[in-house]
Amino acid sequence: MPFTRREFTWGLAGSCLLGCEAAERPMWSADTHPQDYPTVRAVDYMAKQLREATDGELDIRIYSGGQLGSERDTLEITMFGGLDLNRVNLAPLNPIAPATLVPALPFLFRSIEHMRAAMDGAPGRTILDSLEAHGFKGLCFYDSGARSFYNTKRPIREPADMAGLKIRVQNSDLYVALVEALGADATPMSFGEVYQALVQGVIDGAENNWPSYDRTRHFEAAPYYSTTEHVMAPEVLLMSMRRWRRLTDDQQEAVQNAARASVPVMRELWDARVAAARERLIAAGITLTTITDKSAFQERVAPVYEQYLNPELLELVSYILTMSTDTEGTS
Ligand code: GTR
Repeated sequence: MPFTRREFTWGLAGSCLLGCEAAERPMWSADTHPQDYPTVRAVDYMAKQLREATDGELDIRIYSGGQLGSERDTLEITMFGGLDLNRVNLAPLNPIAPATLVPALPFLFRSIEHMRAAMDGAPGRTILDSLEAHGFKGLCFYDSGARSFYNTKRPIREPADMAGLKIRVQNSDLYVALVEALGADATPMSFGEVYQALVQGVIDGAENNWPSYDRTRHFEAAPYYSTTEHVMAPEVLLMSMRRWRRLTDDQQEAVQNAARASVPVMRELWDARVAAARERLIAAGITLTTITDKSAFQERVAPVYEQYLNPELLELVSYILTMSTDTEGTS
């Protein structure tokens, strides 16, 4: 780690006071995941594309592994221009930009293909565009698979099995409401604190996709994984509007193209990572409960739609729900 977070923040403030507009450094990009994770590798690919397209004029330096803090913290830094790029999940954006609530809704997408079609299409565009008002240029969405519950106590087969469990959620009221609608107690907490909290029994469980459940080793402490697949919210790559506005039109186009080109690369890496993680975890001896009929979960969480969305966002929801996609399956 080249510097501490404190040095980073002060260095940042200092360099801006001295006029950070003058000499442009490489764009700094944050990610909570380590270097080999598909989101980080995708931004790395984007960096390569960008260097090539601009003859090295634009470049990206990635700070992976949560070096710069939690997603909530890095979002604030990005908003104020201290970070240029940030790859985050949609959940920490929920309290900032209401349109990001839509893809984070439980059981919105029928399949990964449905999610990809919606995010590649008009709904995705609307959501990315809505971020500008909050200081972010939304560049692209990356996959995050489907999130399922896991815990230290027992298999979850139906909502009643969740009663009384303390479940960690991301910092979003929508997730708190979702978990509480299922009869569990929600504890918002940043990602980096979850492992310790599981081990110490501060929480009984959490929810995430296969690659994150694997990568964080949460499975060691919480081996009961039940495929509720309740949320398929994608990840998003953001640029600080402050940096975006300093780019020329050509540079903006190069950034946007490089981000777009990284999406299929990410998806390929992602699909392989999901399959590998699942296989590895089953071999490691987790107790996997496959839930084929999710309707009982779906009914319990349905009220959060009306609770969290205004009429305009509900319209976006019905657009997504009625979209048809060519090839559908789940992954
Ligand atoms: C992961 C996601 C992270 C973070 C994490 C969490 O799936 O990739 O960006 O949101 O979940 O649960 O905090």
